[in-house]
Amino acid sequence: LHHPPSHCFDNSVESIKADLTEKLFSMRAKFPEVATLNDYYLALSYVVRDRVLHRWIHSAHTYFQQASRTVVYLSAEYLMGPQLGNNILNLGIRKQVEQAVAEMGLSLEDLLEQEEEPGLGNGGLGRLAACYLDSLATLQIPAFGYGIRYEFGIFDQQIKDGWQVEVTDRWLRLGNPWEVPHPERRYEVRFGGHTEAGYDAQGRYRVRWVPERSVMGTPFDTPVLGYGVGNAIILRLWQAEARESFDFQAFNLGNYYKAVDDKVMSENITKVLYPNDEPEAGRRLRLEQQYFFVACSLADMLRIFFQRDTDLDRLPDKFVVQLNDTHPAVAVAEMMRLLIDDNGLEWDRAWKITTGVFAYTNHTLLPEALETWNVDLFGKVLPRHLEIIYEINHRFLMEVNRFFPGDAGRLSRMSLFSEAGEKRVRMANLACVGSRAINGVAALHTDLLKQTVLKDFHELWPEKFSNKTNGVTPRRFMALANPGLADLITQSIGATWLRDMDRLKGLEPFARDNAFRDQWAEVKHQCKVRLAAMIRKKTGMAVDPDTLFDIQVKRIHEYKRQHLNVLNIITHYRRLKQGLDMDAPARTFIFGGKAAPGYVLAKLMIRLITGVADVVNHDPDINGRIKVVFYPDFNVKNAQHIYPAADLSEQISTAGKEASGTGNMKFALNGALTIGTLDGANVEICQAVGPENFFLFGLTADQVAATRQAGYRPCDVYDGNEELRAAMGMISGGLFSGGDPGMFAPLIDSLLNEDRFMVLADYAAYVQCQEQVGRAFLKPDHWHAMSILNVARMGMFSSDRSIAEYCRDIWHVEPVPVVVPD
Ligand code: DL6
Repeated sequence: LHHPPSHCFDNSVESIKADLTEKLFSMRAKFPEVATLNDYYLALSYVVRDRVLHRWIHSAHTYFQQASRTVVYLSAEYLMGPQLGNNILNLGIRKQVEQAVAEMGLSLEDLLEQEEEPGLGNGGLGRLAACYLDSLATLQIPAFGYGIRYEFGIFDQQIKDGWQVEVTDRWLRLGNPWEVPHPERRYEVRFGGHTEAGYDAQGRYRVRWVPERSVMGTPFDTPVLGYGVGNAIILRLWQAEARESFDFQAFNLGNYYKAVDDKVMSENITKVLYPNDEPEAGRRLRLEQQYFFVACSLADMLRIFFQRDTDLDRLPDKFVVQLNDTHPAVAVAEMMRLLIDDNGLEWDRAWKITTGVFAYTNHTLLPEALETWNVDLFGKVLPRHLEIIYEINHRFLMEVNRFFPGDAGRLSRMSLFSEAGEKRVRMANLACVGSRAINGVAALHTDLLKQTVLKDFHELWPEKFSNKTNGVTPRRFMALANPGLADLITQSIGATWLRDMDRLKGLEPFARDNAFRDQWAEVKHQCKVRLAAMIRKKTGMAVDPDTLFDIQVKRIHEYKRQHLNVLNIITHYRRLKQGLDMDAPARTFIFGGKAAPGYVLAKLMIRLITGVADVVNHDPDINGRIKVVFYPDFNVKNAQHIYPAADLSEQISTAGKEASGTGNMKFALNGALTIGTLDGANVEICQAVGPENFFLFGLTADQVAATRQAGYRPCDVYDGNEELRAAMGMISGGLFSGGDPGMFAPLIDSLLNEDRFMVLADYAAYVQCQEQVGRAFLKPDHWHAMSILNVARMGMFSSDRSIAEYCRDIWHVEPVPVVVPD
């Protein structure tokens, strides 16, 4: 074995300056006088990247030598956020870099602002994957993240005339210094065609897939550094490319356009991330995307396996593959195909290996978000896989029948195919059958999975189920996003908390310390000043950092109930107009989040927020006692400014609908108090911080179900509550739509007629709880003490804890420390 370079990087200020100038020449072909801020951003990124790659090379070498069990994380989405600041933090060179760029007449903050983030995910699920990579590296676990290199990630959101407008995200426009392409390591991925069955030379029955077309998958590697360790891991994203640039046969026949068409068709596969919550659009391409990245990733995993081993029975000893939701669930069929068709294994042996390798995380209980595929479409794209899934189903249902003889209802519920209406493949069922472990992402969510959508699977295999409550990385969401708070914590309890979040407990006694509370309050105030400046820059609006910052940022969705928040704002507004509630503290209500482009009601909710903002913000009677802001284009970069500035975190989903939530954790870790329902991880947060430090309201999941069961009639709630009627009347009367009474009619109708997410049922409790929040905010000493206790007790919501649990209970993997010469 050759050893990786053992030279060290000099991280002195002088050396960083020299490297920066050198990178400006060598990578940007610029001299300082003509270099733009973006050139400097790129040059600094290359300086940092060299140091990051140094760690990656040593990690790869160590992992290769030790060949210990490796985690493969399959996720169709990763929301990594900007890389430069995080890499500087994890390398521990922030002070030197700050000084080096300052001596060159630049500000690090300006350079960090240059970075376009790769928005390769929709929201919580993709950001969770990114937090988990951070923790895997920090906990020194050999791991690969595999996914898709979308050319266009989640759209950029603009607000025009109060409406969301989607703009394509061109994150690659100015270059991406963080990735290393490996065109020499491409894989072919096949699609369509048909299968042929026959017997091989040994007389064994074999099936051959004769595909119709194929594309190539090229990997782009982004290193992910651990914090305070030498370890780095790789996020490997696949990009689709045509096999050849041109179909030469078509070209020779003079059909130039057909040749170009084929190239475009191939490259389309990784062109765009599909927003979730969308109706059927683009289904075929989405299935192709899923299979494409799964096929490349499993082929790559087997390549790595075969470097050191030949016996496929040992695959589960060497790799565990985590399916992040059902998007990669076709991997179960692909693994069987690889083992049987490509490697000649018999079914039972292949099945034992497959079910020894996979584990599945479910992230949703919403029936409409559970993935299914039309069988005809599936068969056209993946004919061999469909056959394999039929066979898995046949054998599986025989097993079910052995355990529960003659239970036809159960067989039909557990089948990998739904037969009601058009026949469809159920991906969650496939993931369950093919995995040796199944988990939910918060205690309540896991319980509800066992009682509802996966009840039958839990009854069959209770031992497969466990809960793994989500977590978030304190590196990005505390140290990087809120250096003031991180420094204050470190001064008080030492620096170890960033790798061992249980240490935050040490802050508890400080909640009673007046001087400390003042410092705490000052840090929060500075964060609010900074956010106010960002709001001014983005929206032109002035907001007062001395007001209560009440923030709801997340995807816009009916179940997340931004409209419940709005109904309270309108109620509060009306009371102030009537001269009531005049002793309530002034509040700035801040919203942010994207609506899926095809989700009409969600887009209308944004329009309602901006409509209310227009009226309230300009009403002279209100005189700044309420301000409403819609912060456009909520993404990881903006989030890092927003979480630290919140006094109040809005976590108000209908109980039983939010699987976990992770924004709830990011807010609380930055000292915001939560107003929330007993939903998702709120339940555990409330328990951890103490209900006396949490503003709890609303129906529980059980009550939601019981209320529905009892024949919930939202119009009865409406009829019985004068303030609610008034607030809804102001909306439907056109006050917030420039006099147009029809604009919000669909929203009002859906609330009055069905109210699927029980907004009206929780309205009164929410308004009352918000009054309580207002009174508490008027006692700053007590408020800040609660804030300190929240942070002190949030240690368990570190993604390090979640990953440690996955390692212990599901993956059975051990840390592999990496020594890097420094
Ligand atoms: O587990 C990460 C995240 C949870 O925190 C959210 O509660 C949940 O809504 C989200 N789920 C999805 C599911 N998408 N699909 N399919 O994004 O996962």
